[in-house]
Amino acid sequence: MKIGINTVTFLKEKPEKRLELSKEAGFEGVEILAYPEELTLERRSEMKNHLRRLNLEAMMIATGPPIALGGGKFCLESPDKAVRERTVQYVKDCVDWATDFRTDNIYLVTPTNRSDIPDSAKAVEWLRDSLTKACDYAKSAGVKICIEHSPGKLVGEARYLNQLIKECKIENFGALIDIGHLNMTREDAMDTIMKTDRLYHVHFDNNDGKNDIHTPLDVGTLPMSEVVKFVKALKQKRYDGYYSVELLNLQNPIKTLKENIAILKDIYENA
Ligand SMILES: [Mn+2]
Repeated sequence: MKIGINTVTFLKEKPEKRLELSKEAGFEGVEILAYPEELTLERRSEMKNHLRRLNLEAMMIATGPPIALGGGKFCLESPDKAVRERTVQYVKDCVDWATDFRTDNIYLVTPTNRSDIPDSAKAVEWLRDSLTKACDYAKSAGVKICIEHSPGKLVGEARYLNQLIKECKIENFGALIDIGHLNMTREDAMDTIMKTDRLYHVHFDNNDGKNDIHTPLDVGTLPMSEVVKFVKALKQKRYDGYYSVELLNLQNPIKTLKENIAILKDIYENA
């Protein structure tokens, strides 16, 4: 198994520092946060050198934080055509960055609250149209794109995400399943993994069942037995991607991340 980290844990640090701290905590792979201003040609070159020196792999281009916290700048399902076009171009840029970092994986989120959507059929149509364009560009580069289900958003439940994947019929479009999000939408961890056809990535985190607070695996209402079942399902499905840890607001990040790596390794060996 390969264990990685969503570097959003170190969002407040400079990109190079995020990599150093990830290495210090013991990870093999990192999700690169897709902030355009941080990924100019020159800065990418510096980051790639840094990754090489640290012997770290870039395993994912992560647009979760830039899209979800971007104040509406990027949105694949926006009613505003200009926003959708800007977002498709942004995802195309992510494809180029993925190629440059030698990863074949990008994840996206749908930032619109479901309660703010008057016509969800229309929103899904826009989402599908944007995805088709982005995935078409990605396909020619050998890159795959996944959506992460986020509670309360247009793509909220994992079952809804899997239905969307089936309906879209885009061959390089798949799922990122976040076990903490399953805890909030009350979806079964094992069942979800077994029913996901194109599983491109997974996130590990916990929470109080109501707020998406990304606490360590042993802190929250998600029982460890569900994490065990989730890992069992991943092994059964022969998932060979990264096990990615995604934690926020840590008091003692290195110590806590090391503990979470140990928890995951222990579960994996015994599952
Ligand atoms: Mn996540």
